[in-house]
Amino acid sequence: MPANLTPEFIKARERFFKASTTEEKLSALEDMQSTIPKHKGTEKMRADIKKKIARFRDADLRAKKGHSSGYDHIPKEGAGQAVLVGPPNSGKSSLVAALTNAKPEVAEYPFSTLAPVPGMMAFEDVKIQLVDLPPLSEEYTEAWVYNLIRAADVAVLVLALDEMDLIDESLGDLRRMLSERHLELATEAAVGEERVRILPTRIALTKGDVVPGAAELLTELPFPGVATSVVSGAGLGDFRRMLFDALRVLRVYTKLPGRKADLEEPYTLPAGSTVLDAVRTVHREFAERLKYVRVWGSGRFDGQQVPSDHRLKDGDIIEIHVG
Ligand SMILES: Nc1nc2c(ncn2[C@@H]2O[C@H](COP(=O)(O)OP(=O)(O)OP(=O)(O)O)[C@@H](O)[C@H]2O)c(=O)[nH]1
Ligand SMILES: [Mg+2]
Repeated sequence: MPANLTPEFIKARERFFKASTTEEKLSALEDMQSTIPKHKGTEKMRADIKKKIARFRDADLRAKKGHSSGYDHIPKEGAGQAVLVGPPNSGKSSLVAALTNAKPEVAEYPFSTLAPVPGMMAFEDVKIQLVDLPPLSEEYTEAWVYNLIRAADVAVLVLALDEMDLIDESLGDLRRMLSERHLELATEAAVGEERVRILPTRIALTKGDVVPGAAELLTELPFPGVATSVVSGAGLGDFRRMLFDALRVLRVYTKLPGRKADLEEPYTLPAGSTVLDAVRTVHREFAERLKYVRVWGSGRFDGQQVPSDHRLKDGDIIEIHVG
């Protein structure tokens, strides 16, 4: 819908993007509010501006009270944490909205996300945490965004297929901005030099309903990726599995002697974990009192008694015997 924005409004919006302090942002937002044309086509934008004003007033108040207005930490939940990283308007919030219980703001104009929004995504019987982030841009991205990326287990680069020509360029820009903050992207986790964080990375191409037939493009990407659409739902299942695989975790189920296994809720452990690691996760004290463990799955036969350094596989069931 054409919004017929006035030059005054556009100028105020520019000021908003360029503002570096909460006060400047607030003042620009207030100017946006007073200059935006008031008709049906701007309804969503007006509601959004109103919401942002409320949020910045809140941040302003907190800052004046001496609290930080940054977001330096999102407590991890579930099997692992993935952050959504991308240029403005690429569909990050839409993915989080489609895949999790969270309700981040989705808007047709860029820079709609200002704060991180975590949500839990189900994959089979595990939950993976997705964190929606503001876009990365040379001028407007605050330091806390990079801190949250650094702390995540996996980065998902989110790029829109309707700007297909720009995918290479966007990838280059993202890698450069991250690299300037000592964040390097790789397919697998690795230990970097001092201060350098090497982040396991995946790619989500979005808006597949607008530009179908992206399969070929996927093979040319520097990291494993999937093509998605929140409109048709295409690729969302693949996205879930891709993240589970990227996290490199395994699921372990427990059973009590003589009973059926509890297949409801697995423990998730790093790939390569041993029986002893699993026992410690179940109950720290069990590790000291451990007599033996039987395994269903990766043992040579079901219920085999295995040594405590036996490496587990995804889906194993363990029966812990303590003295
Ligand atoms: N057709 C189509 N549109 C989409 C899809 N995903 C997102 N969009 C649209 O793209 C626009 C931007 O979506 P957002 O999810 O807000 O994008 P974002 O990356 O969070 O944007 P910022 O927070 O500003 O960086 C909205 O108008 C969405 O409706 C999709 O799969 N198909
Ligand atoms: Mg967003």
